[in-house]
Amino acid sequence: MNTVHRLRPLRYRTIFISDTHLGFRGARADFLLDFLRATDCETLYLVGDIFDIWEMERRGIHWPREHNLVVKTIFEKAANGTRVIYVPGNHDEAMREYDGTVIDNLHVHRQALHETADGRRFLVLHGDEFDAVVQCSKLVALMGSRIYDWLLRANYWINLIRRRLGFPYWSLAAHVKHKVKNAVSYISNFEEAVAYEARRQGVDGLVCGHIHHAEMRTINGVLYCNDGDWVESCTALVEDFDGRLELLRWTDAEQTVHALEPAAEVGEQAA
Ligand SMILES: [Mn+2]
Repeated sequence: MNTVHRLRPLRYRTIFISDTHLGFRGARADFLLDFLRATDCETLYLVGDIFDIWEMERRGIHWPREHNLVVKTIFEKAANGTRVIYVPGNHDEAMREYDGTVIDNLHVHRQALHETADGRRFLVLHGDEFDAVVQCSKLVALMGSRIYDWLLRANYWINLIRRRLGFPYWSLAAHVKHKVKNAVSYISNFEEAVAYEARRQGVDGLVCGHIHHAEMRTINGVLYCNDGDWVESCTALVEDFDGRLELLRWTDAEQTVHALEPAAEVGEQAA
């Protein structure tokens, strides 16, 4: 790995990463470790699927040195003053039992609310809570918000029952990959479901992960941000000290801007 030794880390107000899938053979812990070492922030959000507990349950423990170093680096950041907010996903669902736990600078939350430097409010959640909504997107389109509400609540129970019956969690991310033909509509259905929820909660935007598809765009007046993943795309969402958001791609030990925040829509005012 060709780590670039920088004189000073790149400083951000906030960094959001998700879907690092530590414990899974496909995780790009090398690029992630380089990214974490090269950057510094006041608040670090871990937006779910940080650990791949399922994969380890299925295939046994896979815990190479680099995966361990990622965890160590995150703890070191917390010890040095970075506030770390961990929002578990579906692959590290067991951690959801620690909702509300605070250990020094480490907070575990089922979902979080982030306020940017320019005062905008963003809901932060992993995104698997929308799987049932997306899977039944035709029904949602047909029957509207009542079925949407019902599916949002049912998602938890559907998967609890599936697990009891020995079925794996129904994963949208995996589903998207296997249905390449329909991937585009699945991704856009997911993005719309998430944006709908953000709008309903009266926030300015939302940060999520889960579908391994980094994106930042305005949907119906709310800013949808997906911080991507560290299995394929190696992307992170960062906020600078003025509250400006940017998506970074971090491979080959160099960052490139993946997407800039879209300009505010004319006539759209922050709620
Ligand atoms: Mn997920």
